[in-house]
Amino acid sequence: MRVKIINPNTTAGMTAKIGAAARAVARPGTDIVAVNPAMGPVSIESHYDEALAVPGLLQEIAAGERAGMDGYVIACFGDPGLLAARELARAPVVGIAEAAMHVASLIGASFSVVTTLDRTRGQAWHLAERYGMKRFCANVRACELPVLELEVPGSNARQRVLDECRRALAEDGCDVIVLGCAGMADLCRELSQALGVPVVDGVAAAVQLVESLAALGLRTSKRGELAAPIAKPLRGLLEGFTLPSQDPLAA
Ligand code: 2AL
Repeated sequence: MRVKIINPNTTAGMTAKIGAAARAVARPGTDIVAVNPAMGPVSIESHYDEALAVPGLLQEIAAGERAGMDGYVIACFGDPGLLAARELARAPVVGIAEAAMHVASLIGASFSVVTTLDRTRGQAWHLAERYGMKRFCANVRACELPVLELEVPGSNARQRVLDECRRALAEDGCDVIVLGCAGMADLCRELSQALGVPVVDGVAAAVQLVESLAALGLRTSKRGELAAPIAKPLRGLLEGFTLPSQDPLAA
């Protein structure tokens, strides 16, 4: 099967890292196609960034549907554009925050999210609430680390993430750590070894959930809320996003 992993920010080095993390857990027969949009912010760490990352992400979903992908992962912890992506796709679409939180809830009594900047904590809490995961979420902690700092070789990003995970275990009473950024995917194994508790990387969790859904023959429901969007004119810079007047999902 072919699974498309979309890093919704435009930093190609981060996309390569996310693709490697996805390939490391994918089933032998799975082809991982890791991409990032051509337009949009270089990192996503505000609601503004998130909103402006979504058009490019949706273009990648539309292109994926034309290419017949079997599933999609939205590889940013804010799960930007998740429901809009599901409207555009028949194949299953999974966000890394929803994947990580659900998986964490299956292996511990509570988890703490360790994320990048303090200002992104609100979105993580919002998602926990939306997904019904708030009762498992002991805390959302930030390392006060800009996303792209995770891409700088030799930076102290790893140490700062590790230190914050240790504080989470000491102070929150949690028994699982959820990594709050796709750019932390490469840290998962060593953090888990250092901490002695399960550490959940949403990229890996989402890849395996999408593979499972596809293998079960389950696709996004097109009845009701997640049906194809109603075609209508879009004006100005978004003119190119106008959907065809017939069902864009009709084969
Ligand atoms: C992220 C992420 O996963 N990718 C990105 O650009 N920003 N998440 C975050 N909490 O900062």
